[in-house]
Amino acid sequence: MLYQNARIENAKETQDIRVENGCFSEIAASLVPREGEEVCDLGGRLVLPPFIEPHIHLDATLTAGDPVWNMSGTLFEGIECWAKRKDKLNAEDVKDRVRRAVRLYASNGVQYLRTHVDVTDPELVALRAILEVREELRNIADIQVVAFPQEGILSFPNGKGLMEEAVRLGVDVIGAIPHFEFTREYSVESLNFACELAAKNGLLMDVHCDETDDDQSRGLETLATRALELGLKDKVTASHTCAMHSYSNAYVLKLMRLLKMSEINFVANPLVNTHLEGRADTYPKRRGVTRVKELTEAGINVAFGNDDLFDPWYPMGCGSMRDTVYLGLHVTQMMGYEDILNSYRFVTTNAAKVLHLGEAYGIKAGNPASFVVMDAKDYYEALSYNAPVTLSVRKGEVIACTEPARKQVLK
Ligand code: 17E
Ligand code: FE2
Repeated sequence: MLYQNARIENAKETQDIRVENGCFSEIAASLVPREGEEVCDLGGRLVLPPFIEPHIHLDATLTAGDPVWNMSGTLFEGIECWAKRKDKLNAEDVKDRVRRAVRLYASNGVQYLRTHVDVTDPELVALRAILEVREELRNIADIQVVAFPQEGILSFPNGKGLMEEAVRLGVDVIGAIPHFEFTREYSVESLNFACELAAKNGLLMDVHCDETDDDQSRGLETLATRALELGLKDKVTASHTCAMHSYSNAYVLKLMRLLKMSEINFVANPLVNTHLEGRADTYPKRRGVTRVKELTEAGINVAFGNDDLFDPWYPMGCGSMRDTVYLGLHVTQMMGYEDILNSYRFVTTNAAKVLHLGEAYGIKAGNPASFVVMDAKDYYEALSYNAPVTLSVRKGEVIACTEPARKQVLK
């Protein structure tokens, strides 16, 4: 198969892409079609590596309002609403919602997801169901599973035991939630426990870290220190880190050295944290999004996630990575020309580092032929005009396509 006139990652010149046996075999200007080879002219459209959702809660997806709506819009009421929904979980309910959500993502060019799954459930109903359904969905997406202790590791009965059981069941990533633990001591102990569990089992880590406007929430320094000392380094991701929005500049100045040394990754969730944070403020209201611009300028890897798709924490979402990038650039004031042009990296290459996808991710000869085509000439235009993903190709196979809408002004 030969894809002609692809504008790979905003390149000035177009190239042709040859796909054989599910892999990229040649990428060059003007490849000559072979006898009998199928040809698809991309007409100079933008071609990117597949989109990645680095932070989502698939166990809770598509449950907003069931059984109750989150009226205050706080993280904590979201956790209460979810605790009520958790009582009604069964395997088929979880699988049905995950299938629908992952198919929505697939329609928008997302081929990789990292999902947090709440393991503060003595039966681990959602975890067992998601580990099963991810096998069924392998032809459209790779799904990494995080053992996420929503109600705490130290602050929930048998929290440590449930984390260990989740490891036995086959999770890929260890989570934690230090800002939700009852005390600062529990918070530190939960991180020590989680980091050691990850190190012992050779797993990645992704912590819901300081998702609060409380500038005294300091889970991040503990996490980065353990990442450094245990040699976990870039296997570790700090998600949310909203408190960093509220830290004093003097403290951040000191913290940055450790963050750089630790090599940990960050995931910001701009849609959800602008919605959930600042709820105890009158005016001015904080936005609660971590310091993406400063982290990026310091050479630290940051990705953007959606966090939610129509669940107790966030009542919207359509399974696309576009809106989180769009809002993320606004709220972090990263709206320079190059910032906008390259912002696809927050949900592609940067997110690939979070997931540790390694060399097999990306558009180059020898790699699995996975890519998306957008109806735009570059990502600036794609983002600005909300261009659709017209093709999503996975290991050489087209798994989703969209016809761009034809709009006409009649006068
Ligand atoms: N749970 C949590 O602690 N924080 C969030 N943002 C979501 C779930 C979505
Ligand atoms: Fe989250």
